[in-house]
Amino acid sequence: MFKNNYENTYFLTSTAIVKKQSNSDISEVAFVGYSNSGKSTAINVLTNKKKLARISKTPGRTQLINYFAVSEKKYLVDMPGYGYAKAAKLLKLEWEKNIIKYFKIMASSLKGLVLFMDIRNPMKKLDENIIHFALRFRIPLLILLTKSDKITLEKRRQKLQIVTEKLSKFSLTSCDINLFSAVHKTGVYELREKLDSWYNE
Ligand SMILES: Nc1nc2c(ncn2[C@@H]2O[C@H](COP(=O)(O)OP(=O)(O)O)[C@@H](O)[C@H]2O)c(=O)[nH]1
Ligand SMILES: [Mg+2]
Repeated sequence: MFKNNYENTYFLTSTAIVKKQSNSDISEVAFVGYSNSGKSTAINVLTNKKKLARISKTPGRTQLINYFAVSEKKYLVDMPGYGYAKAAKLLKLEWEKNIIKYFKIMASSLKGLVLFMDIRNPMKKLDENIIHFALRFRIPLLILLTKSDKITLEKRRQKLQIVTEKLSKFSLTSCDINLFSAVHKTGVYELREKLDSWYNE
């Protein structure tokens, strides 16, 4: 029987500063992507809690790192969205410094990275940077092409093909690319399966 291990997820804390977990048994999975790519929505769908992660209609509002606990030692980390057009330059720099710091500090507890890309506009510059980081720090990566309900089946296939081709120029040993839709609940089961496998490694 299918069991959702994520329904007991609770909000832990928000922080602007990356801290190293004092408890080394903690496993973390981070959600990253442009502002408005659907990270918060995915957290809500994953956990079956409509308001767990605040869904912002104004892109770029989340500038803090949000920690959720799936269970006592399994954390889900919602990284601040990047590339918000209206964000001040300084804020963007701050963000870049933060994420690099995060990767360096967390490399040991970080079990996986989920990269969110709006299917209508995937593989933008900062997405590619994240892929480079994942490679450099050897962090397993899952790519979600979000809001797949917004385009036709034919277009979905095209986009999937384009992203697969672009990814082939990175020397990733394994990286799943899945369609995701919070509206159609596409890819939710697969996301849970992937998180399970990372957390239980
Ligand atoms: N149609 C559709 N809209 C979505 C989906 N996921 C997110 N959205 C919408 O996209 C906007 C941004 O989502 P949000 O989760 O706040 O993105 P975040 O900035 O990455 O956390 C919101 O208005 C959501 O309702 C999806 O799968 N389908
Ligand atoms: Mg968000």
